[in-house]
Amino acid sequence: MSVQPETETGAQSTVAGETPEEGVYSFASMEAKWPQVWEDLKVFTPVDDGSRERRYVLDMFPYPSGDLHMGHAEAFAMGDVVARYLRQKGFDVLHPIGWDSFGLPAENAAIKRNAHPSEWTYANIDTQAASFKRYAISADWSRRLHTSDPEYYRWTQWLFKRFYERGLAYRKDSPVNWCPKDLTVLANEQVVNGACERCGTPVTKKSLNQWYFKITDYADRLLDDMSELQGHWPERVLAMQRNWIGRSEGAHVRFAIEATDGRPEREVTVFTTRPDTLYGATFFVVAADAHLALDLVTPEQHDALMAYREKVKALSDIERQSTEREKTGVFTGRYAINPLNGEKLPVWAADYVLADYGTGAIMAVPAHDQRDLDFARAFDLPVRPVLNTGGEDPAETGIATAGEGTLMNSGELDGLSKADAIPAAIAILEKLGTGEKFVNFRLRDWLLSRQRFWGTPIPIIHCAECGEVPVPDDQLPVTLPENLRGEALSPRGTSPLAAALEWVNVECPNCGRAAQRDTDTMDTFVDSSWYFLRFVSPHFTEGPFDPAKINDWMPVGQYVGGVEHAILHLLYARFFTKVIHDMGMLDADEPFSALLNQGQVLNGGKAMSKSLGNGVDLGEQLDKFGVDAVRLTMVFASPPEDDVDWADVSPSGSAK
Ligand code: ANZ
Ligand code: ZN
Repeated sequence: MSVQPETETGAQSTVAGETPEEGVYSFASMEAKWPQVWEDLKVFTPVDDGSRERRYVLDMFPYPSGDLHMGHAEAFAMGDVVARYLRQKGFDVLHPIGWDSFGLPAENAAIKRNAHPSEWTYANIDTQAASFKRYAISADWSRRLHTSDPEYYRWTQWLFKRFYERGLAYRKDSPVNWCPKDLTVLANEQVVNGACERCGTPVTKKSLNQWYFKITDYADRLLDDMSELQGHWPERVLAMQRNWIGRSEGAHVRFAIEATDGRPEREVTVFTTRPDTLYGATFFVVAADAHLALDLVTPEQHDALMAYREKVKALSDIERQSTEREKTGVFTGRYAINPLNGEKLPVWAADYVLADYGTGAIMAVPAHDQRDLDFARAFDLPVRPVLNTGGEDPAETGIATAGEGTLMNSGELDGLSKADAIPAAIAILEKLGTGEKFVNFRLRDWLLSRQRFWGTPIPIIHCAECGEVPVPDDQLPVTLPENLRGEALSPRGTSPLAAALEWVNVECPNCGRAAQRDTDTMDTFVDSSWYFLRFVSPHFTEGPFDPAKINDWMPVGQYVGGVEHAILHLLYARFFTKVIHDMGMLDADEPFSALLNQGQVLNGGKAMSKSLGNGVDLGEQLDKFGVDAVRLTMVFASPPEDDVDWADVSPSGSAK
């Protein structure tokens, strides 16, 4: 994991190029003496015998890109303060260190240098480890782990298999975000303003067969259990998680779609948060890129729809949902029947309805929904207010009325308040058998497969006879081939592993016939979703962790890391913890009891970066002022959650 991705990396902190500033105490001799003493006395290794109460303090483990930078120095100083405080209070403290060492940068470096990704990765780990030692973090080095070691990813694969057996890992064909430059699938969060987070290329859609984790099965618990974290996690992180899970209460309503020549009658369900407005529906919209649009469209409208779908492909979800953009769409030639009043509503295909939210279809109520109103005005569709809010007519103002009010033009619902009309409408739908209450989540299943090399191979074999066959536990780990390097790793739309034929072609473990290994690797977020469990017994060979030890240490009492991990890493780690808890392997069902997001280290009001030329080299600071003065400055210059501006502080004061 990157602590502060925008911060300068690659600094040579282990090269002592600077001399101490004048007047600074002679720290060099102390820094040379003490680390050996600590190591000899094993002061940072917990005794782990139950004689003292245990506490687990964890810093988000680093990603090995270049050397440590000022961001690491800040984060790890904070973790050390907490660990030190608890040790002084007499606790037995677990404070481990390891590396999140799979990922794309190693692969890109390997292509450039005609090398194997492991070379770059482990060289960087060595550099960072030396710098951490120089920075004198109070870590238990005997528990060091790297997620790219086969001894680690063996258990990532083992866990994948357990998820698979529980129906929590599955494959499906789906349109995915695709970076045409990196030739790789991107998660929604890796698409920033419609462009690839890494290279800025506009993202397109592509249909691929992909592996998913069924995190949506845990949506309710991920949301509800945040009450335990309240007060111990930053409120803004909880808010971001709540938002990401996005619980929406409403109803499913089934509309009959009239038969036309050659197209039989069928039913389409919509998700609505406003069943009270059913009488105000004046048209119906399906996502243009959903298969449903193709199923519905009449032969006369087919070509127009196909042309429109081509245009939609190029747009990101954010562009599609923008209220600024002019509304576009195509009539499908079909009509939906409103289950409450029998009215015929034209069915349109448009891009402002998303294929993978709700059911991918909506009833449009232009009087009370702004996007529907914009669409109605663009295509001259009727607007019928059904809620008297005391405001002006939306058809005239162009502004939909969303507030409270009294129902009108709504048959049996007339006169009810909005709050009463919602359950009343649901009751009517239930009686008619055409709808019911429904809770929808924004959270989607976690797309975990990547068509890249440097990650944990998915332990599945594809057999023409038996289908998907998991690799037997006693044949784990499925290790990466060592002979692929340089150009052979270049992205090509399929995984580079597909080219390693002697690796791909195996016997089916089930029937013995010729079969093929799955050639995708796992998202690195899978690796980091359980590393905190491995730290408890990193050398255990009978399972991902020692069941006799795990409940002594878990949950982590204090987790420290950057707010850039507020959503995904933390959500995924919480999901893994809950599944492993449900497997009966772990008492805790939340991984991190308390969370601290340290601030950033800035320079002149801006994040340090190479392009701005405002980077501060950690090694130089250590040469000039010594480790203690730099660390003291880090924790002293501002409250831990706030940013530190290096232009306003100097370790000089701490050093003299
Ligand atoms: C009718 C209606 C009337 C709606 C009204 C809103 C206001 P949240 O709160 O985000 O869950 N919707 C449903 N599926 C959609 C999709 N795939 N793409 C775009 N919009 C979609 O929003 C739920 C509301 O967003 C739903 O309720 C639906 O519009 C729309 F006065 O139905 B509503
Ligand atoms: Zn077979």
